[in-house]
Amino acid sequence: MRTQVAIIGAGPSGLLLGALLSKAGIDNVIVEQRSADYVLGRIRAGVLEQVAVDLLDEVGVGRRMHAEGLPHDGFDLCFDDQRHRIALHELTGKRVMVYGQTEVTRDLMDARAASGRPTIYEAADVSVHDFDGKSPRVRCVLDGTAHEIECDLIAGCDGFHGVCRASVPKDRITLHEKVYPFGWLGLLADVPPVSHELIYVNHERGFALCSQRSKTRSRYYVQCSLDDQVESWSDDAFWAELKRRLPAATAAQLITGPSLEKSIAPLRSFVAEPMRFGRLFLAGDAGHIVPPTGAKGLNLAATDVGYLSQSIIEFYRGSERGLDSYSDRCLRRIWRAERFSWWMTSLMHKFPETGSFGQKMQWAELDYLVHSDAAKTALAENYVGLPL
Ligand code: RFL
Ligand code: PHB
Repeated sequence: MRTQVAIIGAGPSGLLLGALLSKAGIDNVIVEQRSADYVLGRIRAGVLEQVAVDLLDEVGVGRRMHAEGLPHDGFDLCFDDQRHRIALHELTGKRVMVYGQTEVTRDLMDARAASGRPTIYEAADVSVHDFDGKSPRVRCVLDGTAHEIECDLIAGCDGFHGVCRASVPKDRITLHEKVYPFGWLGLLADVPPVSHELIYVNHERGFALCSQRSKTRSRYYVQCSLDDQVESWSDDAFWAELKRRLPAATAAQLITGPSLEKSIAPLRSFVAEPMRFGRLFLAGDAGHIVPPTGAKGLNLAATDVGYLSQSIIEFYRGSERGLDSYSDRCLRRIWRAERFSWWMTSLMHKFPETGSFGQKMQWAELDYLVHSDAAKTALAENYVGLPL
């Protein structure tokens, strides 16, 4: 098989890149190791910045997002049992869209199926070859038979555990990593959200987040230990822990119900530099991870593939300048989002080692933040997304 661009991974990065290239008339094949249902079953992001909304509109998949997504003008920061609103729209003129990653992925998958462009699901032993030359190749095994795809360029959109970054010789890549000493236990349930906006909670028992997917579906998180097993958290134990971390008046309004999904995610900051290796390009979680506190992961993935699709379009018009600067342009934005996500994670979580001094510092910073328009504006402009 031959194509112009082989895209590894059918998560949001790979599907959106495929849609942007297809719109420009560039031939592409997506190779995914899992089934479509498996990809849709992963419950992840919930908050989209305007840049991500614009890219989804650009490829014509925004209809359901605008009909069912919830534009949010603010969120609450909660500490010392008090809620303080961060008025995103008032402070920045911008808002965010609450629309789940599952729905974004479903919309992109449906559009891809309708376009007739090939997506190979359940591909085993995916590997990438010869990306230093002009004819890179992707190999994989389908139903026991080996296949090879010849292409001009490979897009590594295969997430943190993917094969693309792992295929780069160690002396050509620098990895920066910080692993946090806790995780997030998330629960999804068909119950109305406790508040119409998100609530980020700093509590002495640990962080909590009240999020949502719709007016009838809620997503909640509590900070947990990395040793915790999801099986040992009953729904009742989760709801009881969440209530303990909310102010009494909010806890009294919480409607609980059976979980549709429960999972534990470790928290990590990670950047691979550079993001280009000959004709192999990393995008999204394949190149970087942020802790979810700032809601930046999916949004960074969207801006990476926005830059990458532009560069690939220029390449087929005869200029490699976009591809040459791809890595630097992405990394500038990525490091700023890394800084914000690390800062918000440090501010909102209980760190085992910090003791009472560390906790007092967090509260002093939160107290300053919610009483200073300058500090609130800095938080708000990062949360809604810095300009491209
Ligand atoms: P994905 O989604 O991991 O998709 C990669 C795809 O590649 C496939 N793959 C392979 N395919 C072929 N061959 C191989 N060898 C392969 N290895 C892997 C995988 O099966 C998969 O289908 O990466 P992508 O597309 O870059 O998308 C990134 C986002 O998924 C991620 O950044 C966000 O979910 C992060 N995130 C959030 N981001 C936001 O912008 N806003 C949020 O509110 C937000 N909340 C979150 C989050 C992530 C979370 N978790 C679970 C870490 C909340 C949580 C709890
Ligand atoms: C979510 O709804 O899953 C979500 C929302 C905001 C975050 C992280 C996750 O910061």
